[in-house]
Amino acid sequence: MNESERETDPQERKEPEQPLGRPGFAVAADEPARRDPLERHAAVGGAGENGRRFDRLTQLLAGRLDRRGVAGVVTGALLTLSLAGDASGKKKKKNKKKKPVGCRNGCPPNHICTGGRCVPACTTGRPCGAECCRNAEVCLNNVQCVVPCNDGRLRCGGVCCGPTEICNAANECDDALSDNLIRNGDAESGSASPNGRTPVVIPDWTGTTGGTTVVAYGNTTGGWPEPDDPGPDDRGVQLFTGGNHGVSEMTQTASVSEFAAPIDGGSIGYELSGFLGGFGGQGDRATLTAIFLDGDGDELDRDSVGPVTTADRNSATGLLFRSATGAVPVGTRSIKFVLTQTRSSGTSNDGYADNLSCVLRVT
Ligand SMILES: [Ca+2]
Ligand SMILES: [Ca+2]
Repeated sequence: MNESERETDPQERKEPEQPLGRPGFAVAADEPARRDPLERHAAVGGAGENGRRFDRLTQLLAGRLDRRGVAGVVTGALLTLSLAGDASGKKKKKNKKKKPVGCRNGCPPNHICTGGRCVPACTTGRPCGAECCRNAEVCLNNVQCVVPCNDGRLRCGGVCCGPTEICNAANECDDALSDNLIRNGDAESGSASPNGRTPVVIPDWTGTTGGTTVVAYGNTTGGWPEPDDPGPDDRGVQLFTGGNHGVSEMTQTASVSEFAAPIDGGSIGYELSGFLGGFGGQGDRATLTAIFLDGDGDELDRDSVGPVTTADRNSATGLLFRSATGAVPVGTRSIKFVLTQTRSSGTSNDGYADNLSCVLRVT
């Protein structure tokens, strides 16, 4: 089937647009007023006017039931309930404050519980993993005390790291602060749509309009990027396409709170990149956007790569590499990634994308 046939496929259907975001949680407006009457009664106990009413009720019931010869049983039962309430109250008072989660099983010898975890009881210096760092030392990756190099650079694995490098978990100097923050950016997780138009479950991505889908390179329904068309060398076997919506979109959010300290120090940059493209002479296109959010989820800044235009591709089907770099805004705690695919011609949205990536680096 060629592209013109695919674009007029009678089986093509348009999925209803769906709202973005996740459903909210309804909260009853009268929730604070909905108190259990029994709970309120128990709360006042036997004191005051309510308590006197309770006593009179006990006496009244006892008097009436005396005539039936079972007063002692009822009075005893009420007294038992009253005492149970008192016992419950006393029991609550005896409850001790729970220990922090990290210290519930106690701490090893020469350790103290602070900040919810056991740390060495350092007489000098400061805790660092299982060690106590001396004044001249710095705490490396929160696990190891090391002496910085003479010029202040970081000592890592017996060498001094470069000015823009960090010491990674393997104890090697590395200029990359993070791995790719975009999960399943290569469209390889999950199955491909059989025809490149029907929606499929796309792991790690949410907020889809139902339009974005996955197709295999060289899909035999025709008109799709081939394994040897322009695109990433390590393209795998699948790529994202836009289904049959005019505008298709999907999102995912990555936390970067573990890098809060260097980000707030203003020394962290990002590299946003991806292979983006389209079909032949059609103007269908894709854009990848990174939205930097603070701890409250408010936007601090955004950047994007793409689209790759028809002219960029010389009207040839394929995907081209695009990247953008910049400084991660101070205060960033998460980054929301949005892939937007826009149809220009035909019924298939041929906004293609693969190998989407965002890494943070020391600048
Ligand atoms: Ca791929
Ligand atoms: Ca198209």
